[in-house]
Formats: sequence, structure tokens, C-alpha cells
Amino acid sequence: MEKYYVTTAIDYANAAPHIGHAYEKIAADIVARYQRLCGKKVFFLTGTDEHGSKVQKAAIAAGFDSPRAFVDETSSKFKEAWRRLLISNDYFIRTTEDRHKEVVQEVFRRMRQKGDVYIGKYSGLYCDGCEDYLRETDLVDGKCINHQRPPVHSEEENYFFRLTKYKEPVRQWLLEQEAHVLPAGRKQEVLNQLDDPELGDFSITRSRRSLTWGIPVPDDPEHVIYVWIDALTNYITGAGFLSDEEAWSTWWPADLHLIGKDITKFHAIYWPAMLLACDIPLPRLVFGHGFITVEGQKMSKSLGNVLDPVYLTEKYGADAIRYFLFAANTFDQDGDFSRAEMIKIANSHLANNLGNLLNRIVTLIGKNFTNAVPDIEAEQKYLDLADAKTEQYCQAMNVFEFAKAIRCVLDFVDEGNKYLADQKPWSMFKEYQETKDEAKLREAGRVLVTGMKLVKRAAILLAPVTPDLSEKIWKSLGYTESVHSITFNSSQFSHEITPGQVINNPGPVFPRLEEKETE
Ligand code: ME8
Repeated sequence: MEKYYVTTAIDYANAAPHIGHAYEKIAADIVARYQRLCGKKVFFLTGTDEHGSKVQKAAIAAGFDSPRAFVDETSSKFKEAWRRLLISNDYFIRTTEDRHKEVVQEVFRRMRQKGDVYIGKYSGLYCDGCEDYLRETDLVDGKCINHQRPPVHSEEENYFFRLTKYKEPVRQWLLEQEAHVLPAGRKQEVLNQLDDPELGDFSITRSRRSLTWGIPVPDDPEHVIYVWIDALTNYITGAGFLSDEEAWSTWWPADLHLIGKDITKFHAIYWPAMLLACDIPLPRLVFGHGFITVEGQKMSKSLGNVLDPVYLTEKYGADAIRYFLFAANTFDQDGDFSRAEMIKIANSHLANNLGNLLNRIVTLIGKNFTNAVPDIEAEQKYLDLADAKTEQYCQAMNVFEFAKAIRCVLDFVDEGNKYLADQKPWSMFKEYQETKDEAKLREAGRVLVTGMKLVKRAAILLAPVTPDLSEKIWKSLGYTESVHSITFNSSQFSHEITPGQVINNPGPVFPRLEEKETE
């Protein structure tokens, strides 16, 4: 069985999750569920990044005695948010886990043994939002462009990693025929960064005087390992490096590191260089997605528009949020979350198009065939259309073009709705009742069986995006096992339906969303 290992960035445990964090985790979940549908054995890792000065300061500001108690609380908020958003991660890693500390220290040791670590003086401008030193040329009006505040001058003795030794091998990896960084524009940015002579060796520790909340350097506890080295290493800890030989040999190298565009440099330059120094194979692909704004504006505490995904799931349910984010945005570009748009799109696509098609079919089969699917051939051209669209769906999913993939499903659902509207099976049933002409009954049955097969295929293909809705549709079509156990190779994937299969009518599977006037 082919394997697929997908990871997300691990979120800073300095505050509760927001919709941007959710966007990435849902994307990774869509990938994981789609790869399971392809029949692969999947390991899906997400988690929280819990060390560093940013988290330490947030703990103090929140009035906690110890950062540990603070990160216990914040990481559980992330776990809860992902549970509500139906994220199917196989493991949730926390960088404060003991086995992770051992892995980080081992990575440090290996780099040092290779002669790739040396001690030196560092003097520079540090932005604790980025947890990174910045150059004058990175600043706009003296401020960090990502965090809109000036970095602080910092001078201390640090350990350095000889990145310069690995710039050329990393460039070679980036230039290999098989793309290792996507989208292509982001790969070009990384290649440009590698060309910059100012990108040199970088500091990989902080002195204990400036940072206590982190993993100590082995044999030199006066120094604490830089939070990015600690964070990136989560991907190998999660795969069982040093702790689980069998898991490690199964899962590594990662097939996909899904991350935001702002942290591409760390994943496409620092991380491969670190792995090369440790003689660990490089990941297959790093994908840097776009950023989500809220109602057209960048999220910020000062604007008070930081959107809480838990609140959204309580109000609208996970399916609507998941569907809207990926049907309405292009994954490799920046996108937006707007409530009014979400309500409009979810109602139109899920309640009207898909929900209505299902509802008409189960109601008419219920009434006219006493809930049992009649033994009648479907109209082949619609099944051929669904197959062709399934192929296009897979092509789009394979390159993370989620909106395009979703559109393929809607295309054949739309055709199904048109087909029903043209054929009017309800009139055929009426005619049958009046004339008792069996041919009319069969004609109507044919329309319904065709429609049912389209809905069946739609439920399977949308399951990675709308897991709950797909399951409801699937169950209403009379299946007992879960839609999430279906793979492209399983018999249930084909257009075959057992005649006599008993459908049931659960009422609207996607109740229309309403915006309450008071909110
Ligand atoms: O960067 N839209 O953590 P983080 C889309 N701990 N994605 C967004 C976003 C938005 N508005 N805001 C943030 C870190 N993200 C590190 C990662 S990985 C070894 C360590 C994405 O909490 C961001 O790009 O700041 C990143 O991929 C993830 O959320 C976590 O961001």
C-alpha cells in the first residue's frame, strides 16, 4: 500500500487559533482525506509550537506563573478547534513533549559533529514576532513588514549553523525536475533568496539570559536552541525519528509540508539544509499557500477582526466553513472569508443544488417505489459525464487546486438538476397513475436512478471537503458503512447500486443558513 505523509505548520501556542490557522488545517485535511480516497495509507500531523520568546511573553501577559501551564491551555484550544472542524489528524504534536526534546538535541549534536555548528558573536535587529533577526533592508519605515513594529537591537554569543555550506546543495534540490517547492512563484522567491550573498550562516541558539523557555543545547545549558530549529524538527519527531523505528521507516520522507507563504524560507532553505547536515532525506514537497483576510481586511488584534473558528462552527457548522473557504478561494493565492459570501455560496451550492437534487430523488423514490431503488438502467451519458469530471477532479486535487476540483463535482450535479427539471419525473408518475402505463413508471425510475448515481458520486468526491454532509447523503442513499471508508478501488465507488437498496429521507441534509438580524 502506498503511503502519504502530510504535515501542517505547527501554530504558535501564544493565543487561540484564528481562521487563518483553520484554513491551513482544513486544506491539509482535504489532502489527507483525498489521499485516503486514493487508497493510500496516510499519516497526517499537526500540532503546536510552544517554545520561544513570543510564547513566553504571552504567558506572562496572560498572568500565568509558568509558560508550561499557559501552553497546556492554548494547545488544548487548538485541539478543540480542529475537532470541531472535523480535522482528521492522526497525531497532534506538541514541541514540549519529552521525545521531541530528545530529537531536537540529537539534531543539534549531529550538526555539531559534522562541523556545521560554531560559536560566534551576534549583533543584530531581532523581531520576536518573526522569532528571527532582520536586516535593515527587510524593514519598511524601520518596522518589520509582517508585524508592523520595530525590531529590537540584540547582541550576544550564539551558536551558528553553516548554512553557506548547504546553499548549493539546496539550490540543486530546488532545481530538480520534480518540483519540491510550489507554487512556482514561491520557488522562484526562494531561489532569489539563495542568490543573495547576505543570506549567510544563521544563529541557532539564544543565550539563557535572553531566553529561558526552550530546549537547552546539549552539554552547554547556558544556550537555548532557537525556536525555528526546535519547530521544524517536529516533522521528524512526529514521524517517529528516534522513538519508533517502524513508523520512521514507513513515513519519512514527508510527502507534503503544507505551510503559509510567510514561512517558505524556513521550510525551503533552512529545513533542507538542516536535514542534509543530519544525513536525513529531504521532504518531497513544500507548498506555500496564500493568506486569508476577513471581510477584505488583514486580521489584527487592533482591528478586533480576529475570527475564532470555534465560534464559526457553532454558528454555521463545519461543512459550510470548509466548503466556502475552498470553493471560493484559490489556494495558492490570497483569499478572503466573508460571512455574507459564505452564506450565499453554501446555500446556493449545498442547500439548493446538491441538497435539492438529493431531496427530490429520495422523496420521489420514497413515494413511488416505497423507498426501494428500482432495478432500472441509468442514462449512460450522465454516468460518463460524472466519470470524466471525476478524472478532472483528481487532476485538480493532485495539484492542490481545490476550487477547481469542487467545481467539477458541481458541474455534474448541475447537469443532474437540469435533467430532472427537463424530464419532470413527477409528471411521469402522475401520468402512470392516470394511465397505468408501465413504460412511464420505468421512464421516471430511470431519471431517478440516474440522478441518484450522480448524487452518490458527488457525496464520495465531496467527502474530503464536507465530511459530515457527505456522510448524511451517503446514509440517506441507504449505505450502512461510512462514506469515508470508500476508495477509488472499492466496489461502492462504481456506479452500481444494488436494486432494492432502501433509501431514507432525512429531510434537508444541508439546512439553509440564515444570518440572524441581531448579530
Ligand atoms: O509561523 N491565512 O506559527 P503561526 C492563512 N510556529 N494562513 C495563515 C494566516 C492567514 N491569515 N495567518 C497565519 C508559525 N497563517 C510557526 C510555524 S512550522 C515548523 C512553525 C499560517 O502560528 C502561517 O502561514 O504564526 C503558518 O503556516 C501557520 O498559519 C501557523 O502560523
